[in-house]
Amino acid sequence: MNRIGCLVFVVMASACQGTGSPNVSDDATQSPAAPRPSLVPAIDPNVNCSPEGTELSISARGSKFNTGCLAAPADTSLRIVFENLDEFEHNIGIHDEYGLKTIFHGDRVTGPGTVSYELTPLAKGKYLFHCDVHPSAMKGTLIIT
Ligand SMILES: [Cu+2]
Repeated sequence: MNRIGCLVFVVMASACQGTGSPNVSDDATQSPAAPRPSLVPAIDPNVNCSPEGTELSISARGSKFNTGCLAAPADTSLRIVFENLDEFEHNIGIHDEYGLKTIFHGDRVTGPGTVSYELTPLAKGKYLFHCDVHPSAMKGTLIIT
């Protein structure tokens, strides 16, 4: 038994050595434990709009925003005036472009009604905004320049 086990070990060890090192390297990068560089942005990279100043307006009707793009200058306080024209809850939440980190969480408003959100200065970049109640149907890109 020991002799057979030893032979099996030798054969397996040889097989391992027989595989090329590039394949071993590929396997290592596909390890689920390794940090993945292939995060997919939650925003549409083709969306673009120009800064509208430090006070932005957006509305919701029929569970849709009236725009998929907002833009504002970086490093200054911002205000978002959000008008909910629906008779149920919406809000605006701002997240990093991957939708992983919440940067601002606006109070929900049951419409019809308007709220004014005060934002602390944001760094230059692209952000995801969406309604936290309906994140897949109501979303857009916030461009800070
Ligand atoms: Cu909503």
